[in-house]
Amino acid sequence: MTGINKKVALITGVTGQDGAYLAEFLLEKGYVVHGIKRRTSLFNTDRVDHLYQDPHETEQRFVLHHGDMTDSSSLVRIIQEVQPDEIYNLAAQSHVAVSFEEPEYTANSDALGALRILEAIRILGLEKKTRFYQASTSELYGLVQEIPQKETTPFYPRSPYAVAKMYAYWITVNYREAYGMYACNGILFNHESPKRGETFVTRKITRALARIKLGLQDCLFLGNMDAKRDWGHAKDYVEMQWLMLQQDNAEDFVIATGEQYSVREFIEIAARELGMQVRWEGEGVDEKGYDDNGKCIVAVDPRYFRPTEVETLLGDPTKAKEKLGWTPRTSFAELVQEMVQEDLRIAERDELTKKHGFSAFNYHE
Ligand code: NDP
Ligand code: GDR
Repeated sequence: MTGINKKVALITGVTGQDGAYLAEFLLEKGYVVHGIKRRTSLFNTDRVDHLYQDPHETEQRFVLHHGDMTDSSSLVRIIQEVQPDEIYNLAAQSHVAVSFEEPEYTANSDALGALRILEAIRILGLEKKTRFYQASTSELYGLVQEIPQKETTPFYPRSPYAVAKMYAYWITVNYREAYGMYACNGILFNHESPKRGETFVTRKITRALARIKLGLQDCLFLGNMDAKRDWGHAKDYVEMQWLMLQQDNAEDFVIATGEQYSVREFIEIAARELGMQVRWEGEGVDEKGYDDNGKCIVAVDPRYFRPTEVETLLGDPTKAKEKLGWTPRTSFAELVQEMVQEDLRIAERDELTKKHGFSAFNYHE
């Protein structure tokens, strides 16, 4: 393993959507990239398998370590071993609905996890060497106090996830001010891609509609279709994470597109991409979406309603535009198209698998 003259980055959450795109991006920039993965009973490295390098290679530039955000001993050990120039703290229990079911674990990994990394940097005497990026979120705005939301908009978190992320946000600011560390928050609005987890609403929609199109699934069950989000492409957003760590001074930035669509609009655009039109009937929990043949393909399941909902988010990325040169490269239409086409490809593979007598995975969440 060589790190001589090369910048060294450590990514927590490297097996997640953003971790995978960021690892690719940093490797292309010539970094040595270390990632933390947690121990699971099945492989969890699908998103980074294409980056895998045999540990026996001498010039290894992509290295995975076992660790966990809830385990300081592993974090201190890895940071000491890696001596990173940059740490990207992307690991989190990142599902808002799940945070209502696992609030304590969410606080442990998402709030205290950030503290553990910052403390490790300090205890190891790396506060002048190691720059720190915290994956903050538009969920901090929750019950919105201003439209659109920018860096100065007051926070009003609406879930255990958002409250945990609020702690992480402020502890990052505090360590910057208290110890002069280069530590910053990227307040990122929703960003999606074909690598998005299947239980987030965009991927759930593109995956289900592709399967419905091929007859592998009957209906897509959703919660609040009135919710509005500012959706961008993850690949564009990870570049901003890196740029935030390349400035003269550490600052916090909103990254967003400045455009907003509802969940219902997302469904309509994704369906159109598959040559389907959705006709809506009914209201509230009785609302249903029908295809051209009058078959019900979308229905509401109140199980997916959240105890407290974030109804609308719209970002104002002016500061990032001015200071980081931010412009989203991918339009909303292109994002939906890319996700639908990739899920159609996967559904076609599943169709083939089924035809040969193997059962196609059909888990709904
Ligand atoms: P994902 O859910 O796709 O990835 C989360 C990553 O964290 C996975 O690698 C996961 O591991 C890992 N992880 C979870 N818990 C632990 C733990 N206890 N110890 C170690 N690793 C853990 O999230 P995204 O890539 O979408 O998001 C990245 C970060 O950005 C998250 O912190 C998220 O909260 C935040 N964020 C995301 C936005 C988005 O729209 N995507 C917007 C704003 C903020 P495994 O693969 O094993 O599950
Ligand atoms: P979000 O994303 O909560 O914004 O958090 P998600 O895609 O889960 O929900 C977006 C909106 O869609 C509504 N919705 C549903 N959501 C899911 N998951 N499943 C459904 O069936 C469904 N039906 C309607 C939700 O109620 C919500 O209003 C994401 C995560 O990546 C966070 O980690 C990140 O911080 C924020 O984005 C910014």
